[in-house]
Amino acid sequence: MFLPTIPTPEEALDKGFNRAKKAANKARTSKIPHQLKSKRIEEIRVRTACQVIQETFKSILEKTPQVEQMPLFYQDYIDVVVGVDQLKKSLGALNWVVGILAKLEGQYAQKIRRGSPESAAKIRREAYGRISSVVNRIRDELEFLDYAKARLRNMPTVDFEAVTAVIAGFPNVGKSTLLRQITTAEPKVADYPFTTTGIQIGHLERKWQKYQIIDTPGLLDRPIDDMNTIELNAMVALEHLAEVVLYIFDASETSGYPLENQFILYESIKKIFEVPIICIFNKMDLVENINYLNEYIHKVDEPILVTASEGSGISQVIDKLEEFKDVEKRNR
Ligand SMILES: Nc1nc2c(ncn2[C@@H]2O[C@H](COP(=O)(O)OP(=O)(O)O)[C@@H](O)[C@H]2O)c(=O)[nH]1
Ligand SMILES: [Mg+2]
Repeated sequence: MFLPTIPTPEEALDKGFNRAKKAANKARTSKIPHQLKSKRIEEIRVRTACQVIQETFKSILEKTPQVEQMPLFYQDYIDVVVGVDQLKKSLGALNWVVGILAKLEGQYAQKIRRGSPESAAKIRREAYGRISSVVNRIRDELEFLDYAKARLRNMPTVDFEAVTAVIAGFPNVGKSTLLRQITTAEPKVADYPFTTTGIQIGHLERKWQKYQIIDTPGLLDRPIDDMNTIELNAMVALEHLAEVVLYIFDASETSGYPLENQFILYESIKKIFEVPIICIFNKMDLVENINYLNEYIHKVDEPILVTASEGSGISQVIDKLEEFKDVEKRNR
């Protein structure tokens, strides 16, 4: 998400006051009768300062995309990465300052006009004091927006035309290896600060249909009961996207997770996502006891046996994915 540059209170104020000074210098050289000049000049300074600072914040508000109008995945993504409420609250504070500055401008311009030429400079200084204190009051919000800008600089580019698959399975079962294998055609695998380790999106195109495959290291790789709130939210975000889940079993158990446990995680992922699951049994090259494995292979529909590290069985996975290209898109 693109967020415009966020100034510190000092930067916003300096810009406003400097521009006010320039405008005043220009007025000084104009042909206003002397007795009116000081009032005129101070009014110009107050008005310019208020307007320039208002403009600074208004332009940030205008350039910031409306979160509510984004696809649900992005809304959830932003919520997980920075917090939507906090973001809205901070933008609301900018809006508040814009309103206050408009009021101060009118109020102090009138005060200067009605006052004596001698009091004009004093009133202007009072106005500057008010302006400074108002802008300083949103210091935390500006700081937060600057942080949000950095955190949201790289948002995963989700392709809403593509068929979206999400990879799940215990650690070290071969998820990353499989992702790399499936998406070799276009190995655009990027990291984002979505989970502690980021998410990876691999892309692939087959017969004019695009597919994107999302790997979420550290997220869909252990019992749901162990997840914290952030992780659960991240999972909700994924639910908006996933049209199909690729669940990877380590058929060899060399990763250290018994098939029994892998099967329990499979069942819970199946419940949560409510989309078709493609079951992939990986590391077939290391399988020693085929009878034991068969028990689990028979428990799932249409298992695909692969050795991801060697690329064997990968084309079957892609063929299977292709069956989902006509699946009606979920509301996301
Ligand atoms: N022998 C063998 N090793 C594999 C296979 N697939 C992945 N690996 C290895 O298993 C380890 C974990 O793989 P990785 O893709 O990082 O698993 P992830 O944690 O699920 O992403 C790596 O050392 C891989 O090289 C396979 O089919 N056979
Ligand atoms: Mg991995």
